[in-house]
Amino acid sequence: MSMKLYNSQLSPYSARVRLAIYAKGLDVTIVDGFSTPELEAELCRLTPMQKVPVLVHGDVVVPESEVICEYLEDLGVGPSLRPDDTESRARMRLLSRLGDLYVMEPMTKLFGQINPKGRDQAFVDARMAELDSGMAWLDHYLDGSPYAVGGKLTLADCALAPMLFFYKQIGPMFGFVDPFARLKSACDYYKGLQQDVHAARVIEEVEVALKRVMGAKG
Ligand SMILES: N[C@@H](CCC(=O)N[C@@H](CS)C(=O)NCC(=O)O)C(=O)O
Repeated sequence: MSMKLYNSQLSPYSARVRLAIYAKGLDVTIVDGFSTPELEAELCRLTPMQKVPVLVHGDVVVPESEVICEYLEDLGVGPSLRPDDTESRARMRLLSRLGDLYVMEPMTKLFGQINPKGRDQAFVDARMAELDSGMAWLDHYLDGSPYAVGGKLTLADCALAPMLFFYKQIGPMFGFVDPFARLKSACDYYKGLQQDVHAARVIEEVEVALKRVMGAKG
């Protein structure tokens, strides 16, 4: 049965799913969900959230990046991106969840404040403080190895690779020169993870998409 992913190259959530797809070697048709009015209308019909990513597999429509990744795992296709033991699986899910709740949430809000013109500094300071906490919590649960859990690529890495890419970019945009300075484990982890061919591919894709958008704005 064919699979289609409604994607956006710049979306960290879409990048998470693409990383799982690449690592599993799946044949998925990937379309930019916001590239044409027709695709936007399709996306609108598929899910009331109208957000990417959305996976369509035959009659099954799966929104939400984490749910899509788990769905692909449950299909049992390609190499498994879940560790074998229960404790490591809990650790994998913890890292993804910490990232979603405490890193992505404030970071997404900060993206709306990139332009210094009209920036709400009190809002930025509050989100930055939340982001600092979220990253410190992630750092606590990482040990600096190139993969987050169990010495191989897992769904935690799929979530964290694009997230940490954006974290590295957003600090300097708000005057923090070295956002990883106090985060040794997260810093070592992110460096090591980029040696993984699939993670490196997705990080490069997001980087290209970000440059394109920033170039278009500048
Ligand atoms: N919790 C969702 C978040 C998805 C999300 O926020 N997607 C953004 C792109 S990064 C989007 O499609 N935004 C369009 C909109 O909100 O109109 C997930 O994990 O998939």
